[in-house]
Amino acid sequence: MSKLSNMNTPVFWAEGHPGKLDRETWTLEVQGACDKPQVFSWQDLMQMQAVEVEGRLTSVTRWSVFGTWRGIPIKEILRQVQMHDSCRFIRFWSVGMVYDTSIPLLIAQMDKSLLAWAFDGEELDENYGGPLRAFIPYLWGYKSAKSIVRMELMDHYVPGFWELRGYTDSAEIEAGPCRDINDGGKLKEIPSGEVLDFIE
Ligand SMILES: Nc1nc2c(c(=O)[nH]1)N[C@H]1C(S)=C(S)[C@@H](COP(=O)(O)O)O[C@H]1N2
Ligand SMILES: [Mo]
Repeated sequence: MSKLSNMNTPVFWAEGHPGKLDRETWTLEVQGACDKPQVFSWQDLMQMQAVEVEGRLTSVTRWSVFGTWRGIPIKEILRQVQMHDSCRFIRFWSVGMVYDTSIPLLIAQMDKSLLAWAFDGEELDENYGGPLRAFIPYLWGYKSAKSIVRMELMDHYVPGFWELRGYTDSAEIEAGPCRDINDGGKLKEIPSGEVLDFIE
């Protein structure tokens, strides 16, 4: 049992749970507006400089979980593939290629936007988006696509799985009551924007 599951963090797989996923043979394809499109193997990713950031995953369904996320800054991947100036949005695809979502480049380049594989020192399992997920604490959780297999550098925006079903394209976090997963799901108030803390 992981810390995320011990805290009863909801497990969302709108397209259906993918089942067991193999870390060692995982690949991430990065393509689109860049000079050096590339397929990163798990070993390639593990050789890159990882960082740890403290942050919250905050769902539009009004819960938020805080912890230390470990992974590779997305901006580092963009540097490696030699992004073109025309790139404006980054599109993530989850395993199975049914779930996708896109975020503005400027958000993808922020310090805490990661391709993450661990939470509080534990590798993410399939429930929580292992082997590798987007972690975008600045926007509603539906932008943090789980178990990602492809990243596309785009010169235009395309609405993704949830955006086509009514969630906003911008996914700006809005103030209001929210369940604090780290505190047993207690209802607290969040401010708008990146959720750093609750308003007590
Ligand atoms: N592939 C995939 N990624 C996804 C989702 C999903 O249904 N499928 N749900 C999103 C939503 S709405 C949220 S809030 C978070 C939840 O992450 P968790 O299931 O790890 O708690 O994952 C996001 N990434
Ligand atoms: Mo969500």
